[in-house]
Amino acid sequence: MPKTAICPGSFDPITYGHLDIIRRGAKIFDHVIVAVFNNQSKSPLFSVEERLELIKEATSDLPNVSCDVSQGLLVDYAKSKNVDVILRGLRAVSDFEYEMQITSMNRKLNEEIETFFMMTNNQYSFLSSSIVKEAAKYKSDVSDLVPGVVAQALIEKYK
Ligand code: COD
Repeated sequence: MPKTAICPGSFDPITYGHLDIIRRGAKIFDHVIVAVFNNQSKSPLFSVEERLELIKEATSDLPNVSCDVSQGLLVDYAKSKNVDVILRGLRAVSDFEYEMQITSMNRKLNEEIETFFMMTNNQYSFLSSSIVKEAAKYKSDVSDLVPGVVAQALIEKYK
């Protein structure tokens, strides 16, 4: 049976760090669904529709990657798609604590769903959407950290 994984996140906006995990995941799984959720603890810069559009453009060369938006619990979304693997990236020990907490909660909510972690590529270990937004806000060039469409969207946002 073809194996699908859901790669969930805020993606506010998508960076080369996210894309690296999506690309590598797409080599391991038959299909990867990139799903945009709102993280309750973050105030987004881009609307979910804008984030979805940027992800679509950034992953347009990956035939086995699709994109979607969802609300509510991740495990409920996974169940509705008949998917039992969640794909997440890990940058540093600081990520580990948070990831362990949500992985444990997700397992409590649905023990059939497994979380698959991939270590960041060293090149992107410092990279986060927040750091990119901060640099872009002060007019720094972020074009080596995010796809071109995202760099342009950030310029527009902070005009
Ligand atoms: N290198 C490698 N991986 C990276 C990098 C990088 N440079 N940057 C980010 N990542 C990884 C992150 O570690 C994460 O795995 C993924 O990419 C997405 O990151 P973000 O920051 O865009 O997304 P998050 O962490 O804000 O996403 C959190 C969710 C939205 C998935 C979470 O809040 C959620 O599941 N919400 C739905 C409600 C729910 O079910 N909650 C949990 C149970 S109560």
